[in-house]
Amino acid sequence: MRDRLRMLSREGGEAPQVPFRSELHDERVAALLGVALGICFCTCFLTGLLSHLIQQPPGWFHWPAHPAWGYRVTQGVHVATGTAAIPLLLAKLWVVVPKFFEVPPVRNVAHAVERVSLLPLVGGALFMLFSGISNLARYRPWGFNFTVGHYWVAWITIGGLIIHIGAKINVTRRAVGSTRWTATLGAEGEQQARPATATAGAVGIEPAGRGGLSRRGFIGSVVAASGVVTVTTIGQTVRPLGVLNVLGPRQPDVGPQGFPVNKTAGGAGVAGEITDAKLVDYRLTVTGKVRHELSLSLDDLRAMPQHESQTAIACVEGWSAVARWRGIRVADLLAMAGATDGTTVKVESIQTGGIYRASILEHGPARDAATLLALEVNGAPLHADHGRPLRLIGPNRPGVQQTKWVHRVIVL
Ligand SMILES: Nc1nc2c(c(=O)[nH]1)N[C@H]1C(S)=C(S)[C@@H](COP(=O)(O)O)O[C@H]1N2
Ligand SMILES: [Mo]
Repeated sequence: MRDRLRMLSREGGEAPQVPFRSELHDERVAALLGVALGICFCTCFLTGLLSHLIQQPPGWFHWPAHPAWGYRVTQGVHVATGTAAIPLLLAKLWVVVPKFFEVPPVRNVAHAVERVSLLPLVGGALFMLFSGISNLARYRPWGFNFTVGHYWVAWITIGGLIIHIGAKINVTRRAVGSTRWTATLGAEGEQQARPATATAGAVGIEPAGRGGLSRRGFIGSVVAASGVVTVTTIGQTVRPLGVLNVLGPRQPDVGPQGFPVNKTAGGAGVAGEITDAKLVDYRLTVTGKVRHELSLSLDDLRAMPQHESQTAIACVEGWSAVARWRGIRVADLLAMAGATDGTTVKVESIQTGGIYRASILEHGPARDAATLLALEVNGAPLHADHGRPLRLIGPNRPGVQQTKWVHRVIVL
């Protein structure tokens, strides 16, 4: 036992004094879980950063309209890797718990820095994963803006992760590269010599110490748990896995007109503005840097050339659904208004409040043939909750930018 604990803290310190009896508190188990977590976290961070850049683009950043599936895939990967990381993180924390009781707690400056960096790393990681899951379950008991909190804590967490990787890279290399488990098998040193059983390549022959789970069995279970939570949520965006989607809050084919609704007309406070009676007076206006301002009724819009596109709504919350849209091209509207080349366009909703009441179309996407102001979806006029009478739908855009209940286009 003492040997095992000494192994776990063998970067030079004393063995911890609190007895942790399970052989799973093992340096190599910790290292393997660490590598898996590192891959999940870095992928999740990069895809999250991309999503942030798309939604709040700095001047140098331009997100194209193609490939049409781009955002759907990157955001699906973001939510999937975040979900997969949860069992890995909990297991890793449990495995390394003896390290938190190490004596002395601090050995030197480098060690102190490494230990202090655990606070943003562990705290940040727990915050990121649980706020993310809670947000996509639409349970938001906190008092801060999710997007802002999730974004800034991501940087703090990644900072902690970089320091942690720097501090642990050698230990991890050694532990992962070795074919043996680091800590000795068995209880209290009684089974020091057990040559064949500790070979990583030999599957299934490792005995479980004290009748508990073996290290290999433990890693297998954690990876399986991680796989199960991922497979049972990813069906909200990967159609063939839809039947397995028991944990994901959305089914891609359930909702009015065959796909989910994010914000309903009632929830957005526009239900009273899009009744049949009100729509008689509906006008889509095109203003701003144009040669001719336009004011078009629904009949005017229906008289324009109609185009179709198969485009996905890809929500930041990790669900996505493809639908068949029909309506007018934004490009046609801009040409009709005589908008100068190189301009950016703002598309505004009837909705008066809310952060998603308007969205920006940069020059390229605004002129893309698949960027539509849709009047119909899946063969029928838009349902009130899908943006009746007119909504923006463009390829490779986050759901938040597919503005519903559109009534004004401003050329900037
Ligand atoms: N005006 C307006 N448009 C909006 C929203 C909104 O809150 N207000 N929500 C957006 C979000 S987050 C998504 S995912 C899509 C979902 O479209 P759907 O409800 O038709 O599926 O609409 C987008 N368009
Ligand atoms: Mo969304």
